[in-house]
Amino acid sequence: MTLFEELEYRGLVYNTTDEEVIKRINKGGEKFYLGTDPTGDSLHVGHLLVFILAKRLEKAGHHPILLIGGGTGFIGDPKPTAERKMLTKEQINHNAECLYKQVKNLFNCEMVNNYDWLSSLDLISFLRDYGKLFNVNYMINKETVKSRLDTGISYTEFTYQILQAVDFYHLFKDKGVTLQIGGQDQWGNITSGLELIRKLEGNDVFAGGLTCPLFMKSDGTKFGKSESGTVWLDKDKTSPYTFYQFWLNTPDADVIKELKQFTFLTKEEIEKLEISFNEAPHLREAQKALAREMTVMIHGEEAYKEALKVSASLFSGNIQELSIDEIKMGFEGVPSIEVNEDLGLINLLTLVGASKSNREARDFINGGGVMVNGSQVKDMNFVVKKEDAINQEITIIRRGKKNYYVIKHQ
Ligand code: 629
Repeated sequence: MTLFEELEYRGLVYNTTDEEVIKRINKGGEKFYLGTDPTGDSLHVGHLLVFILAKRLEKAGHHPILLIGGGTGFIGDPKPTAERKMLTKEQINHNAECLYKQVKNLFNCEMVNNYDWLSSLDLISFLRDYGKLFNVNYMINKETVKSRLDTGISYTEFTYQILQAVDFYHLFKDKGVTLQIGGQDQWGNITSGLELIRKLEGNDVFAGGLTCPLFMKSDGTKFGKSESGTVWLDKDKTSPYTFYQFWLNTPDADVIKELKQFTFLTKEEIEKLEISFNEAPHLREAQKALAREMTVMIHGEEAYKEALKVSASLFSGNIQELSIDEIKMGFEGVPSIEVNEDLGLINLLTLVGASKSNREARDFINGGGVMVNGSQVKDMNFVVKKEDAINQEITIIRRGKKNYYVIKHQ
């Protein structure tokens, strides 16, 4: 298999700008870039695919450059639905710094920030040197703009594609970057860059674009959300346990596709998992492998082992064997309340939403279905005390087999 065929097998190719891109990808030695704007202080799993594509290109002998959009972040890439909320300078700088560290850590590649050249571009030069080369008709026909013509788009967001084009041109001239990759939503911005490079450098130079699919779940719902919200790559925003669980819960219909797209398991390894998946789907070997590969990739081997341990303890109900940090991890996103006094269990069950009324709470206790920190409670007058709490910080209440609630003692 050529590299390009491998990328296609993996489901990592959505589109290429021309045949030459394929030839060059197969040959190796190209400098390419991908950009990300500092709209948040962490990447999330929805960003991941294009980074995986970058990693594959790098492994095959291409040279990646990661661009943080410290300049474009001030403008905002038009979303199909509505105008973006403008971030403050402080937010942008903070986010850019966080993303810089995170990406450096995860992918350890050469990095640039487009604030370095975009911020010194004065208005008159911008309009004369670049604006003049873009026909408004051409710009309006970009999907990102077209989809906003009814609801409206600001002049600011309309201009975004020129800024991303300037980046490509700048990196082409300055660093010899010939290829830009991105999700399929970046097609318009990437081709604007090619347009600019051709206008300024002529048709004989090579520059190209490669996009990968935007990840969608087979049931049409948005990928990258768990019950507790967006799945971030930052362990302080989404714990390794929640991250692990997110991949473990991949529906059968998506799991083989995701193994190909996201992991570095070989074709043979994936085929083996596919056989086990077809023969014994209830064992969830494919999901387990996906969750393992992804958790190790983003959080490392130790965090993966911890996520496994937390999963097993929660599954069996033996939370006694977990440390306070592991408990916090395991109960991220679970309904919780803060209390500043010791309260009766019946009262607490209702307060935290485990029962609809105190009467129902009594029935639950009577039926033997209520556990406090792993032990069954049958005493109606049981008081949940701070001094008995785990680390004197939290009490875990379980109702029935799977419903957990967290009491945080102040
Ligand atoms: C300047 C800015 C450039 C090149 C790219 C950019 C950022 C780009 C963008 N990307 C998305 C983002 O930042 O908005 N205009 O959130 C996001 N990207 C990863 C994938 C994407 C894309 O970071 O390309 O498709 C999502 O998976 O939406 O010179």
